[in-house]
Amino acid sequence: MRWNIFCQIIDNYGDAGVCWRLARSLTSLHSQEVRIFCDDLPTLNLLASGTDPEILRRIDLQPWEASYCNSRHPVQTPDVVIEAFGCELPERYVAGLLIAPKKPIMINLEYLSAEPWIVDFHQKASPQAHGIPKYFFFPGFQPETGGILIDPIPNLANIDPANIPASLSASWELMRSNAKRISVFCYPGAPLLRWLQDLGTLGEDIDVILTYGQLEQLQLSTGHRTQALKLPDSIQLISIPFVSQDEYDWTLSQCDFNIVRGEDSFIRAQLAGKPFIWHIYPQEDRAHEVKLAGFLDLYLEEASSELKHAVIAAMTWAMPNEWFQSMDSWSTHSKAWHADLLNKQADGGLATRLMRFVA
Ligand code: TRH
Repeated sequence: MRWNIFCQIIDNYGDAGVCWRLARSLTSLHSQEVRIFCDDLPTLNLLASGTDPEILRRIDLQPWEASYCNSRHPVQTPDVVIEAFGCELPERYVAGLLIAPKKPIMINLEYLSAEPWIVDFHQKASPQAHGIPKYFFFPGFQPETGGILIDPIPNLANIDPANIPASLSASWELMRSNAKRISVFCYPGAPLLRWLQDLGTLGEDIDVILTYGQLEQLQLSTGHRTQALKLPDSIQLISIPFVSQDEYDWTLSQCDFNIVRGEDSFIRAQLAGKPFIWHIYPQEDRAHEVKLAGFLDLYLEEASSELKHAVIAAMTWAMPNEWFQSMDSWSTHSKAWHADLLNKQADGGLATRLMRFVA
């Protein structure tokens, strides 16, 4: 079938990251034809840049306005229209659909949430004045939701630490063989400098991989750009460039602990099978705290009360000295969660459930 995905980028990379990952799944795993209309092509192109040219070839990236300037090239009528994260479709595009011989199905693809209430809205009709059928589709962890966008599933057994991606080889040279590794991808609001200083008092050598833009974020947080970041010798900061989604997955799998954020890296950290802090996208009305609690209810369902306290402390930015002693039991727990997640998504997760629903 022919899919049109509309991607409106609010900020950061996740809107583009999720749309790109979905397009990859639909084309490479489900042989669909996908066109993405995006209002910030440079960000989407950044996400797409490292992708296998074979996959890149099969996904048509278009600027937002190309969806209704059919004077130049008539937009072929799609079978499915995805409004990613509830974005508004261009009116002239919808008008074009109304005069098409065959009406598409519209899907409002929501943000991922672990909250129980999404089950009641998932796959529900969302009647529109224009009469084209439209449905809610809620990604989620529970069985009766849209599932998780899990592709490509990193096969942890054969992720070879020796075949370092070219874009990371210079950074990987700096790693100390005996040091623990932590990757960092969080929002400016995190108390990261204090967190790293506290980490440095644990008496362990730790190499901290700062993903694209994180070092600048850290320097800004000190307020004095020129002041060198005062950290204990046990902490080594290693900055890496923006790498492809698959190379980022590789980085997550090579670390002992990952700090992730938003929606997509949040899932990738779980698929890496390692302990992680989820720095959830902060919202004014503190709705993010409800979202985090919803996830931790699921994530910690089987955990001991000691591990529960340690993980909740870590996820709410308590200093490492308060919870680092639980790292071993957290590592075991994260492997069990990884297996459980893949088991629950054994049907292929979000992309497969979308295909089934549309069919
Ligand atoms: O960038 P994010 O903070 O995006 C967020 C979320 O999408 C959130 O839901 C949304 O409300 C907010 O934006 C506006 O975090 P996220 O979701 O992890 O997306 C990052 C994407 O970038 C993800 O696909 C991983 C990818 N990535 C790379 O491909 N290479 C890299 O080097 C890094 C650091 C990330």
